[in-house]
Amino acid sequence: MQAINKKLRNHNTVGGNCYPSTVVFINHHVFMHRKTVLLILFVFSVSLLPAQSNLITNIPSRKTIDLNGRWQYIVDMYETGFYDYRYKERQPADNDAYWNPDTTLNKSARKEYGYNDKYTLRVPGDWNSQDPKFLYYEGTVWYKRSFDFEKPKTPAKLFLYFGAVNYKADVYLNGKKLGSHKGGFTPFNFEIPDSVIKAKNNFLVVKVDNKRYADEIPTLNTDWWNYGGITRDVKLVELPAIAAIQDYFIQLDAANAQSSAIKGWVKLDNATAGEKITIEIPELRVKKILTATGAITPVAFPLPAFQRWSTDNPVRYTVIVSTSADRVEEKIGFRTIRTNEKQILLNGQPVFLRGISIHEEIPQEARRAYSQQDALQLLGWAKGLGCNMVRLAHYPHDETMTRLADSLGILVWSEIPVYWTIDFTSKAVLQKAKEQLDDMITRDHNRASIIVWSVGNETPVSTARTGFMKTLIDEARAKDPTRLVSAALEVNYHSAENLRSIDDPLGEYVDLVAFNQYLGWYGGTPLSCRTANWTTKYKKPLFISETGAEGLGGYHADSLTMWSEEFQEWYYKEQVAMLKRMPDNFAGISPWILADFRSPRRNHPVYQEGWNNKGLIDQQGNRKKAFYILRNYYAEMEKTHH
Ligand code: GCB
Repeated sequence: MQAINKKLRNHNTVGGNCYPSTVVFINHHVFMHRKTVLLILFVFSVSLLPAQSNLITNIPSRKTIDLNGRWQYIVDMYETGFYDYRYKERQPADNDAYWNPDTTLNKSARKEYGYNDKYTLRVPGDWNSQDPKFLYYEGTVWYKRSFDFEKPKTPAKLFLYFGAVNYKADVYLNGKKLGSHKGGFTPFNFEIPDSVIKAKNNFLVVKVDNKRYADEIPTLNTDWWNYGGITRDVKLVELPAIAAIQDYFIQLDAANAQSSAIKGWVKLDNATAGEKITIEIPELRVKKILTATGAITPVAFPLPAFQRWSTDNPVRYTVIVSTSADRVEEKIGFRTIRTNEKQILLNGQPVFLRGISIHEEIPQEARRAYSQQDALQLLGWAKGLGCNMVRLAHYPHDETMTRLADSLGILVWSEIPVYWTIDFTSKAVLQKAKEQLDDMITRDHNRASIIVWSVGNETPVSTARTGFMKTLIDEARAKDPTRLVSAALEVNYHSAENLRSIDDPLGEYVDLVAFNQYLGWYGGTPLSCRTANWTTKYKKPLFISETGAEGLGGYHADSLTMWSEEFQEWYYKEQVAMLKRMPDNFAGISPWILADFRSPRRNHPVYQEGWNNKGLIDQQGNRKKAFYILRNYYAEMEKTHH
């Protein structure tokens, strides 16, 4: 299975089918100017580095067929569809394997499984919230749906695209395995061979397994519910057979804060030498025609006068990229994001991040969020709190969130689930983390809202861990030199005088020194905030990526009574008073958390019952008292830090 997986991953990368045309192109130049060739080779090899992913981006602008809806399913705790009774992996040739087309109508065949309309699940959607029997389920579920397909008249390549499947997906079409993918929060696509797809009754099966393992990302232990299923959109995506635009990076050059030049690249699939790429920004009367330099073509041109994207004025321009055979467009905002020793600078201007952390969950329905409407609810709540920033914890959220953040002018911290006790000594685990990081960046690298790529959360300091995290930081920078890189760190030291310092060695490598603190919840009382002082040896902006306390919605008592809304309110009051005394490199905060969320670790029989209740909004969607404390602080900060 792994061999297939590896092959598929390589298949559409630059080492695969894009490469030959490049070689032809370079050879062609060898006869012309040696210097040009060397230059091209250099540019080419540099630009090759960041492009590991085979992802097709900007799906909303593609020719697609929606495969969402109701899928039939089989729950398979023992993975009987995958292993025989000797626990050997079944092969597609096995007649009774679950992924084979359900055509055995032969009455004499003994078959102990079947897809049936009696058992259906909504896609996209987690399974846990769709039927009470799934509430705590972690394991395998087989999903199946049929579809018809009219073959396009012009030659095309067809892909099956998944927004996300948690955690492992094995995908079969008409009895043929298309591939497998691990990672619950990032998109992936498999090419469908022409010989496999049919006009009628295509039989599509996805085996989804969300069991947790020590050597996966996240690992066995987290503080959120491990929702299983095909949690995001499924689509058929059609790309032209030649000169398809697979991906592109069209961003302001990060060289200086007031930059007004575009610097990026366009990645083509199967382009021939001399292919023309056109980039248009009609509102700015920009039209650039480039000649493809192999799979990846660098893009660089100055922009005429334009408005910069910002939180007050989230202006976006329609950008159209086209080739002889393909055309995609989307709205892109242009802005710079940088830091100096003390501040975060958006378009060169200091910005204080009035943030909130968010899990991808709709509390009132105890389910994963996935739709535009869900994103509107969550980001609408954040706006109601007075936020200009959200930390999308602890994994990449659905693309609707980052696209909506672009249009609302909300800054975003986006993170991979390198959380707590990942196996930092394993190269294989590092590779998995890199793939998730690459795919997160690839999907969203044109989003103006995203200002921080976070490589993890509360990872325990050790030499192996710091090496692991540094590799991820380097990778993020190589893939995207325009954004900040950070990670939520822990505070490991405080003196007798209540001086707390962030001295994690990773601080040296991040752009933003971010840390989580729960002063007055985990240890001490909120009174400790009165004497606490914060410092870091790094000359960088300081960001509090978490702080919070539980308060059960609707439970009222005096402020000293833990778990009450009043306690949580008091906690926030003391925190806010402390924030007002932070050192001058304090650049923002994203408290924990916007809304209550399900967590298997939270088992107090009265105050938790399987929920982490640190939300400022409760399980029913009501604001708690603490919501207003933070909102007032943010209103003040908005006035004074503008
Ligand atoms: C943390 C974690 C977050 C937890 C939170 C808590 O530090 O980063 O995932 O949910 O604390 O509630 O304890």
